[in-house]
Amino acid sequence: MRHGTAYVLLCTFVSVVAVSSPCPPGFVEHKKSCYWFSKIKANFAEARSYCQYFGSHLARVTSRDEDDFVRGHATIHGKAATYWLGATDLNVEGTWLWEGQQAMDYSNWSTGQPDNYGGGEHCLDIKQSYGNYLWNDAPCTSHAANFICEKGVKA
Ligand code: 2F8
Repeated sequence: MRHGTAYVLLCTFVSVVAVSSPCPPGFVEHKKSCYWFSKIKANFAEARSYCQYFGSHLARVTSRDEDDFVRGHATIHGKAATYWLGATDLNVEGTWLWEGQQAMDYSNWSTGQPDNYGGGEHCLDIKQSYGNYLWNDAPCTSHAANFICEKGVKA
């Protein structure tokens, strides 16, 4: 094959791969969403802002399948000690809502959680040391954690 032909084929392949990915660079695709597992730590509000900067939101884990994906990816690839997800009980203690609005119908709390430890835990994180990223409530402002952003795949 001549060099010119090979170059054209390579460019075409690269273009097709780039155009066909429904997720932004660095995001991982699963079902109808794209996820970004941060390498940096932030408090809950800062993490939420980073996700918004990427046109996404803190991840809403609403099914066993999505939970398995998130916990599996964190276990095998991300490996941070903790990740924020996008739920709080800031408005009513004990009532957990995704994005402060959507009822939490699915959950996977670690044993004994949420315990509002010390009376100041209102944000949801997943902890590696709690059964490979089972759920825990943590302090929103005084605790820095990695975080997971989510956005829907492009239509
Ligand atoms: O003993 C349970 C308790 O352990 C830690 O606090 C000492 C956790 N804190 C963080 O993960 C920041 C609590 O959330 C947990 O309830």
